[in-house]
Amino acid sequence: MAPPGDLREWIGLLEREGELVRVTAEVDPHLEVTEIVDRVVKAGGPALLFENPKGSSHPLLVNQFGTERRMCLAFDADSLDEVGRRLGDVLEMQPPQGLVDKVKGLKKLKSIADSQPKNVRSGPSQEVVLTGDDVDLSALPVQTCWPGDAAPFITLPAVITRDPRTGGRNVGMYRMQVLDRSSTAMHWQIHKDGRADYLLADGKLEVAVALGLDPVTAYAASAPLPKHVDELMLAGFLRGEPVELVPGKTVDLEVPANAEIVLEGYIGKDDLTTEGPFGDHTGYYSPAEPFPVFHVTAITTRRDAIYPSIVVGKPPAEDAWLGKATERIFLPAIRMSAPEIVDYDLPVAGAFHNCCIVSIRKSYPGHAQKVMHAIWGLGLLSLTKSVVVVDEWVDVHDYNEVFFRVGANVDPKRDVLLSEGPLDHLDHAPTLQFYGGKIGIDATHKGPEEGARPWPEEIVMSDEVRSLVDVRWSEYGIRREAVEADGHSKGALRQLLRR
Ligand SMILES: Cc1cc2nc3c(=O)[nH]c(=O)nc-3n(C[C@H](O)[C@H](O)[C@H](O)COP(=O)(O)O)c2cc1C
Ligand SMILES: [Mn+2]
Repeated sequence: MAPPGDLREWIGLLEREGELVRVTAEVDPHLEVTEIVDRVVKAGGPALLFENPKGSSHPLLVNQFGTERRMCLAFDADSLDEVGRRLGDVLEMQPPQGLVDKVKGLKKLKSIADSQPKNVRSGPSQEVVLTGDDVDLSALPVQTCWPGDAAPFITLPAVITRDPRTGGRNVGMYRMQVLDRSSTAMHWQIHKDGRADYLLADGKLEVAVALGLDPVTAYAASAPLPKHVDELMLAGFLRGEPVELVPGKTVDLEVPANAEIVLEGYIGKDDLTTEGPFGDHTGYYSPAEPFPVFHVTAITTRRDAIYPSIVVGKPPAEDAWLGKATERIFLPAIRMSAPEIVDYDLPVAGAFHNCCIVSIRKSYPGHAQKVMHAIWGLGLLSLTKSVVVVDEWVDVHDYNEVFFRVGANVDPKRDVLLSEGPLDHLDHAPTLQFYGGKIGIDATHKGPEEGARPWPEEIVMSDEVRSLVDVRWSEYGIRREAVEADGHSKGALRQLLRR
């Protein structure tokens, strides 16, 4: 088994696994799809293939990523941590010691070599080619997601550009407001790589947008890689198969051969439009702002192309699991810069950039503060508004336990670090857009060098008594389930968050 090779294989897999419902009733992409999907996502329900979206002959797929199970199916993995380990193995490669090590090493090297995208002559994404007056975005079932949205917008694109200086490719996921038959806005925020390519271009920047990819490549478009790393290489590595590319019809860019739909075109320097407002993953409407206009020169598609969508809004929404995939996959990479980090959690309810809980192997005074600064200095994690640091034995995914440590171990006067720095483009809370306050909370055990009194011992029952009670349990006449169902467990909390 390997991750699905294209969107149709993926739909087939979802269907076989009982993870997809085909909706044959005519449904309006204007608001109605959102209300349906929002209910289904929040209940942990299936992916939906709307076969008859109103006003379009293209089926609309949504909620493909909406549960942990589907995310694991997409990566062909038992857990998202396993996907992270695959990457960690390569990052932490050591020089081989003996023959066995050498053979393992060669396998890993081969997997890296096979990650580079591969150019091929032709592909299904160009079965139908529409240029000139035939370009018509209104043929696609583009959703208008929320009542206050300015227009329909393309929600799940993989936007491909090249760095005008280095030629390096970038792929990012940026919402695209449909302006008319052949143009959209391009909402690349100020911290993003696509925006940087645009700022470096003089005159115009060629852009290609792939829609309806295999799930791993679609995920990769949302991954926060350093600018010089091609997201398609990550996709190739995680798929175990290179992404195949074909030359664009009207642009000097390569486009995925397996996409359902590709939009080709360009963005002119200083050609701006008013983008928004749109309901976004902050749970609020982001206000109208100037963003560049993308002019579409060609639409190429597979025959009977399927249009992919995702709805973002108040958390939890479908993008929760794209974010959780990133959280898990990037843990080994984060540990490369901060090896004392044991684990971290970006709560879905915190829209990912609002809060980061991190557990560390603390070994010197001020270590928690060092890690706060590390988080504030790492890629897009630098936009994190609050960081909570706990000791290595605390389960960062158990919010009840984290809350306990914050309450029990924090002297706000000593353990709260107020700082400032860059904030998420869409964060409406800071006084200034893009820049504002940050808070770090040190909930670790403190030593005398940090000005604490002798730290008390934590309450733990002795192993002796625990074993004794295990052995004697049946004598007490208390049902085992009565103590196994932990009302305050992580599972129970997750249930609450889903509601
Ligand atoms: C569903 C979804 C929608 C997104 N929309 C936007 C967006 O409109 N603008 C933006 O800058 N980032 C958006 N993002 C986040 C970027 O895709 C993400 O930061 C990615 O790392 C950007 O790629 P880059 O670092 O190569 O620029 C979105 C992410 C998801 C999952
Ligand atoms: Mn990038």
